[in-house]
This record gives sequence, structure tokens and C-alpha cells, in this order.
Amino acid sequence: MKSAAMALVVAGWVWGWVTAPESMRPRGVPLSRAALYTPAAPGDTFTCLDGSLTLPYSHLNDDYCDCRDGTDEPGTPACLNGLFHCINAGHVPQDISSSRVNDGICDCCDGSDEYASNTNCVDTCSELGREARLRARRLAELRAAGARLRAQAARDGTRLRSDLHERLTQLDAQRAEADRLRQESQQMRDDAELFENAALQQYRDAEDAERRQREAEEAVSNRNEAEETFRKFDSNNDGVVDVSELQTRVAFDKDRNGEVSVEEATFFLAENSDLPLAEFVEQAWPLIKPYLMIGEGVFKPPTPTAESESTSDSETDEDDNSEPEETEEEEGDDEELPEAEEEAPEEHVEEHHETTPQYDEETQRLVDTANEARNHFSQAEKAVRDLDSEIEKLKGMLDKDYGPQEEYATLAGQCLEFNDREYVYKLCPFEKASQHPKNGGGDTSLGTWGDWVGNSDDKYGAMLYSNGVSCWNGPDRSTRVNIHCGLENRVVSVSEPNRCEYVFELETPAACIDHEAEAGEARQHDEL
Ligand code: MAN
Repeated sequence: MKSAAMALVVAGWVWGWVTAPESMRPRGVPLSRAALYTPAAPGDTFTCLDGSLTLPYSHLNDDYCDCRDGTDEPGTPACLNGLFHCINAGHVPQDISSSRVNDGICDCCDGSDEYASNTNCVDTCSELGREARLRARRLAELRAAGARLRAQAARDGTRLRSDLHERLTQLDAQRAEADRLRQESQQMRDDAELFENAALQQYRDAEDAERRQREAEEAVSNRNEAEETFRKFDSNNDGVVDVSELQTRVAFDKDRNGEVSVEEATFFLAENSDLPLAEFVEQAWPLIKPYLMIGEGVFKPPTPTAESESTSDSETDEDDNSEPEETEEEEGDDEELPEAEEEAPEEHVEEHHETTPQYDEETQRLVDTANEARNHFSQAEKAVRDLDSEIEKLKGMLDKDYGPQEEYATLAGQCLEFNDREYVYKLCPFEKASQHPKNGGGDTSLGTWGDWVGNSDDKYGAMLYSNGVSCWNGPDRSTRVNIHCGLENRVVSVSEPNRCEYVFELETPAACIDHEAEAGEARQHDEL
């Protein structure tokens, strides 16, 4: 035994072995593989670990690369694809590319990679190991504390989901009942309207007859007025009204220049030089009447002064036909009459004030009943609509994935804010992300809830909110939310690594998994 150990120590000098008895291995080889590098008997050969070549042990770590996989030179930089293993006692062992061996840079915390360079590496493994263990302990404590909160969140989330289910069942039942009531009230409304319509028909008929009568009377009076006007305008009684007869009427001075031109008068004769009675009534009267009505003050001209002016027109017209324009000129009123050529004043429509007709008692009772039935029906319709929208909202909530144990469910309905220099960012989990400029302006949507997008072994490690407001000359805004274990639900940072692509870091107890406790539970389970 003793002599075998001696033989290895001697061989170490030859093959670049690390000679400390606790690490009997060729340099750069992990202890777990040391046996592969140890000859079982004198004369044994070494086979590259990929099996590609067999060589004498003396070729190991001789600074010449023999194996394709680089396994004959674990402790020298000879093979480009070789790996050098540092034990890093007191910290975590590490494999570095063998090209880094003796390159003057201390890569391993134990300095073992620089065994033949001028660089003097200090062994910092104990210190680094202590810090790493402290960090790991703190993280484990955080996870343990967070995991208790997570368990609570999972219980709350599970209850929330079952409450939502229960509520949905109730709502479905309420909707069925509401739908029944709607159909019933629709039927009642239709029935009531049948009676109402029948009763109202006699009133409608009477109203129609009254309207027709009124229209007929109006037509007669219009015609009488037209004929009367014709007789008045036909001052020489020759059976036609001509342009010169109209030129004496100030009402036809459309451009208000003090005289009625031939063009103006011709316009009112529907582009004729004269018209007999029948044609006058048919063609000229519709053009003339509105202007005479202005004269009579039936039309309200655009400005208050026009009224007095119209009055003077009409008086002049009534009194005599001689040069009435003077009056206007003298009054210095330059208000314009309507531009008849382009747009004649609209036919005056008498206002009929709609008054609710007085019905007989029975009809009134049927109208009241129908009104009440209509009200009932619209209330019943609204009840169904309200239930539908509540059901839809609830289904939307139930469709979402709140984590394997519903531990993220209590985050739904909350909104978390993060303030940076320019913006207040808001995250409403499972709903939306937004950005609000501090110097005023509205919210910008950075996306609405999309999906879980963590990596394959940690699906719940990140969320995506997409289809936000589109970026000028760029994509629609979107937000990735990376999730970390923390004792509170908190957005701890927001960044925009690419334009309009935001990254939120969210801490939440829902992400705290106590690996140690879980491993313990798994062990207990296995033992049972
Ligand atoms: C706004 C903000 C920014 C974004 C630009 C892109 O200013 O939404 O975050 O980068 O628009 O134009």
C-alpha cells in the first residue's frame, strides 16, 4: 500500500500529477474521474475518453494534444477543446476551458490554473465560499419565509377559484330565470301593444283625416293668394304678369342695390318674360311667395334690423309701386336679403306643436298598460344583459392560469406601481401594464395580459402583456414581467431594453419555493 502510493507520487512528477495525497489525480482532472487516469498495472495504456486513441500514460499532460476530445491534456493549454478542473476547496469546483491555463489570469479561486505562469494567484476560495454560503442561506431563509406566504396565497387562490365557480353556477341559474322573465314580459308587451294599437287606430285615422283636410285648405288658400297676387301684379290688367311689372316691386331687389333689374324680375318669373295666370301660379308663385313672406315679416331674416326694413318694403308694395327703394337707401341699412338665386328661403312650415291627444278613458287605460309592459320588458332585457356581462367577466377570470396551485390568483385585481424619473408604471397582473408620464398626459397601454412565458423548466418565471399602443414606426408596445421570490408583491424595477419593449421585475411570495423543505417532504414521502 505504502509502496503503491510512493509509485504514484513518483509518476506524478512525470505526468504532471498533483502530488498532494488527498488529490491524487493528474492536474486538471476532477476527482470523480481520477481512476480513469490511473494505470491499473505497469505497462497499461490510456484511452482517450472518446475512445478514439490509445496512448502511453506518459503522454498525459505532456503539453501535446493527442486526443481529439482533448482528454489527454486536462492540465495544460495544449488542447483547444480541453477542460481544466479546479477543485476550489472551500467554494464551488469549476471547469474552465484549458486555454485559460497559465494565461496569466487567475480564473479559479484556488489559483490552480496558473501553476506555471508568473502570476501569483491568491487562494480566495474560503472567503468567496463564505460569502456564497451566506447569500445562499439568506436566499433559503427568504424562500422559507416566502413559501409560507405562498402557501397562504395558494389557499386563498384556491378558495377564490372555487368561489368564482360557485358564483358562476348561481349566475347561470339567475340568467335562466331572467331569460324566462324576459320572454314572459315580451309576450305581455306584445299583447298589450295589440290592444293599444287597435284602440289608437281610430285616433290615427281621425288625425290623418284632419291632416288631409288641413292640407287641402292650405292648398286652396295658397292658390287664392297666388291668384290675388297675380291680379295685384298685373297692373295693366292684360292677363299676364311681365318683367316690367315685377321691376316695380322692391321685394324682388335681391341684391339690394336699389333697383329691381331685368334679371331679378325674370328670375321670379321662372326665367320667362311674362306669365299668364295658370303658369304664374304653377311656376312663379313658389319663387315669389317666400320673398313676399319676408316682406310680411313671416320669415325672420338673419338680423333684427331686417324686420323693420321688410316692413317698409311691404308697406311700399301695398301703398304704391313707385320707387320704394329710396326708403331703404335712406335708412342706410345694408342688410342682405337671402341669396335667392343660389338658395331661395325655405318654404315656411307651420309648426304643429305635438300635444298628447286626449284619449277616452278605455284607450288611455290601454296606453298606460302598454307603457308599463314596455317598461317591464326593457327592465327584463337589461337584467339579462347585466347578467351576461357579469358571466362573461367571471368566465374570463376563470379561464386564466393562476399558477399550478392558484398561488398567483390573489394578484388578479391588484395594481402595483413603480415610479421612475419620467413615468409611473402600473402593472395590474392578469390584466394590463401601462405607463403614465409624470409631466402630464394620459396612460399609454404597454400591453394586456397574454400568457406565461417563462422557460421550459419554469413556465411561471415570466408573464407577457402584448398588443399595447403601437410604437411610432415600430412594434405594438409589449411588456415582459420577470418574476422573483420576495416577501411582498412589488414591482422593483422597470426598463425598456428595446424601444417599446418593457421589462418589469416583479417580486412576489407566490414565486417562493422552499427547495429544502420540498426535498425534505419528498424524502419523507419516499420513506413512507
Ligand atoms: C413614449 C414612451 C417611451 C417610448 C416612446 C417611443 O415616449 O412610451 O417609453 O420609447 O414613446 O416613441
